[in-house]
Amino acid sequence: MKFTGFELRRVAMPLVTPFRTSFGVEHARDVLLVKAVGDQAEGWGECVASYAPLYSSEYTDGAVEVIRRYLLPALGQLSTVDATGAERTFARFKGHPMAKAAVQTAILDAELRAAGMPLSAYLGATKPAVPAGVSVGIMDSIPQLLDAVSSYLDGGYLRIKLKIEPGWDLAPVRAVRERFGDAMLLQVDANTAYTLADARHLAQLDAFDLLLMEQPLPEDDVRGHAELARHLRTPICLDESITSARAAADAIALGACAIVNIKPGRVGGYLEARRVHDVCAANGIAVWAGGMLETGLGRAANVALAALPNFTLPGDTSASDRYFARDITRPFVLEDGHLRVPTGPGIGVDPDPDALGEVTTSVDWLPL
Ligand code: NPQ
Ligand code: MG
Repeated sequence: MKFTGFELRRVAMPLVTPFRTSFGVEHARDVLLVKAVGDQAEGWGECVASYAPLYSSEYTDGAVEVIRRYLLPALGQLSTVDATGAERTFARFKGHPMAKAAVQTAILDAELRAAGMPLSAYLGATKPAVPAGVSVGIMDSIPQLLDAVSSYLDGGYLRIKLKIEPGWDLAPVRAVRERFGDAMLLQVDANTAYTLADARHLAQLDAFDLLLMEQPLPEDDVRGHAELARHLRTPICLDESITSARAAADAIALGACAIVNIKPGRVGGYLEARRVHDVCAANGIAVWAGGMLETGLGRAANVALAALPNFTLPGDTSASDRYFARDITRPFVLEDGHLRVPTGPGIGVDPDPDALGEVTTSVDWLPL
């Protein structure tokens, strides 16, 4: 397709409740949306970078900069643009996977809309709906946590993930198990907050039959995770460390993870996300879909990905109202604990013009 240009739109989405992790508190999502305008169709990509480089080195203003200064001018050199060509073109620029993913996804969405094909079908999805889990932030008190978990379970979530950090790990997990029982699917996410010296401490979580422990150690400490795995019964799942399909293959070969969290933004887009899925499937490693507090646009694409066959655990693909009072698309809702996979062409959802206008803080048009 020929693209006339790209719109970079910043939106400010207030969160229904502050979301605290081991790396910081989020009160609102400052989201960058990319709209690819082609001669046959338009497409959307959501950049999952946060306002500050706390989850990874990327941040929203940095993503805008690398897109306008390097990624789009490189696309401008091509005679015709598609997602595969964009991926190849972006490869010579180091890093910035979230910025690359946003542009690539906008292009892919436009291409698939022009072809009349849903993203789920393009990726090889096999399920009409995906089981939904929810990520529960660090709270000020255990009673507050129990109230939050209780309302998510009432809402129908099939799996609970507790964010943990040193000082907020054994007690919250024990309290949730005592209150809600052994049958519920429960896992934890440390977002790199521990070191190998905490191995004995973390091994105490083995008593609570967790599905998995996500990213206890720093992103670049893959060997440390392999060592830690030898001290734990709880399976280790990697998130931040898995930056590509090759990184996934390496981590698996080292014995650093039994499970992998897949986030397209973290690995540079949906094409690489599918490769991570395939590498894990070939090695008998289960995967699940991560989440980055996406709006309906990013959520739609994640739900399509989560419908692939090796996504055998519930994802962080929650309903829209987990994060936002008003989403910018038709809201994703839980149906029997599941989110329905969109069936329309491309990502299968569109922004509501009024809702989008209300949260937009700036719009920039960049001709190609
Ligand atoms: C994780 N997500 O799995 C991430 C962490 C995370 C749902 O737990 C702004 C941007 C805020 C990215 C908060 C969930 C964020 C963010 C948390 C990512 O590790
Ligand atoms: Mg995580």
